[in-house]
Amino acid sequence: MTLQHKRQLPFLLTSMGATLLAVATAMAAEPASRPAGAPNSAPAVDQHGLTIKDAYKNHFLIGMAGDLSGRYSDEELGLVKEHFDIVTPENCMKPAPIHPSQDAWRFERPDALVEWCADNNLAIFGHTLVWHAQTNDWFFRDGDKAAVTQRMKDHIGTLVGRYKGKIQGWDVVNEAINDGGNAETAQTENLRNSPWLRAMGPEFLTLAFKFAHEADPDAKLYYNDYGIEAGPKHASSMVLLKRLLKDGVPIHGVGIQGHWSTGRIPYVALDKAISDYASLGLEVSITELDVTIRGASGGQFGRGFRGRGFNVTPPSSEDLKAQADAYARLFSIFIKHKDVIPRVTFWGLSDRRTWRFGQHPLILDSNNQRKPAYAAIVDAVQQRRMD
Ligand code: 9MR
Repeated sequence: MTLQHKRQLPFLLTSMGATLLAVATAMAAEPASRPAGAPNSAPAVDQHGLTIKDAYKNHFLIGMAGDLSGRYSDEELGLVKEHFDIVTPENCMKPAPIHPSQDAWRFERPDALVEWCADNNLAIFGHTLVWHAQTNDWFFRDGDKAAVTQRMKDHIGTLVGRYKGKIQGWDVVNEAINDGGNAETAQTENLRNSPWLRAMGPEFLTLAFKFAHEADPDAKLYYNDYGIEAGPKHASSMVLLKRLLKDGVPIHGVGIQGHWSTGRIPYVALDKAISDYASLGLEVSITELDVTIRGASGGQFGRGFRGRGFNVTPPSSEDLKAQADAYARLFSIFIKHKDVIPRVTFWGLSDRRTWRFGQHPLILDSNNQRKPAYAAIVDAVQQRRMD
């Protein structure tokens, strides 16, 4: 998946939010006997068995992403409480929404999320402090290295300081490594040519972690990225992390995002990558898990959308089965590494509440019903106990 594709879909989705709502309402209005968008032949799934968070309570936390609670229905909020332990704010704590200009902060939605999670006994993992996307230009405008560093320090100090003790940890730096790569770049950090790199050099990572640690010494601090489990990008991530650790940077974990597609998951590399990071003394979380159905694109806008309205292609029962098998295989890897994995977070709530809408990537369907993938993940841990 190219970065451009990864960015296009969400923005188009945002601009079509009203239409999505209309579709969602129409879906919700259909009879409950067969979930809207589900095929007639979909395998039956027990909707009342053990929940995923209970099944994994001795292994790791199960998380979801969303900007709770304002635009979620009571039914959806009930699902969050029923199935998940921990919430990642999907957008509302990112630099652009929360700190649109130097003197303006927008704390209403993040404060509401923190309050709702506290009231409902859900933990929170913060996302994200330093990123090349969703970050307004004021951070960099007319600033030399010292000025940009001070802006970063103020941003991180204010945000992390405000929620000190209320947020378990932070994705401090997000997606700093270039996509692709080759044998040559694999020997290097291969850092993305971002405004942070241009203004501050490679030290921008060092300082971001330092500022976050100063603001909340108890927070778990993560480097978070996609595609770092395999190939030259994995090698570059190891070069980068070794440098940070050698320099005494307060970094505690690596976030493997996990935006995958059924049939294209690098299982063997993933297994090894978790061991590689653990060998550096770091914990590993799966921070943004979603697995699109077989044949769906890697997150691009297009497939499943037709003309001016939405015409989402329903998954076949074979698609759902293949997705379930993929999720089960992934969770068997996570179970194997449970000693170094504190958390597995899904990026969204349901196939209706996902940036990959139309590609059926999550474990609850667009009608909030458990999918075969849900049952397969619960089975994976129960099977393990019987072995
Ligand atoms: O899911 C998020 C979507 O709503 C936003 O529009 C988008 C903006 O780039 O960011 C999405 O979340 C991204 C996350 O913050 C970082 N990793 C990739 C995620 C999917 O694009």
